[in-house]
Amino acid sequence: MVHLTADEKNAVTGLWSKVKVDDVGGEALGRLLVVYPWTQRFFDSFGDLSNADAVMGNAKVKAHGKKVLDAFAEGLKNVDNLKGTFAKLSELHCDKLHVDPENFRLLGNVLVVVLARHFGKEFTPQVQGAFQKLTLGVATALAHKYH
Ligand code: HEG
Repeated sequence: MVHLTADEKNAVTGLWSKVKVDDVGGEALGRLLVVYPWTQRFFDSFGDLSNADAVMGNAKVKAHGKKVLDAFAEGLKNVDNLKGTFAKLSELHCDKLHVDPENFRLLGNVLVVVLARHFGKEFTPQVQGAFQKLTLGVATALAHKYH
């Protein structure tokens, strides 16, 4: 169970209000697929993923990245009940999609890198710490229903 302090909750919601979900979601999923190429196996219907430029420019990657980040944002609204919030998605990723839950942690860390890139100095160690907790909490919640 992760627990975010009141300050950490303010840090994540404050930064998130400035996040452009379309840009950041597509970039995070795209970078996951480039940096950890084995994650591409889940997306064989997405078309050309043959090199980094193709991945980063792929419209399906962008659209799916936005979808993932919109779902991730639900976690921000429910920081104290991540397991409940992601229970259905956990079942889906386990039973239907067969995604190895290690990948949730990888995506969380890639998301932190992308936020650091977008926000520069504003992404202070305190803000990073709050986000690392949140992404770990979301990853743990998404893995919770695995069997
Ligand atoms: Mg997952 C579908 C959320 C990580 C692979 N993912 C989805 C959907 C959501 C979602 C909301 C659509 C569900 C639906 O259609 O009802 N994913 C989600 C979150 C996170 C995550 C919140 C982590 C923060 N997903 C993730 C990772 C992989 C993955 C790391 C693989 C490396 N997701 C995946 C695949 C699908 C979804 C293959 C189905 C895509 C499709 O064919 O439409």
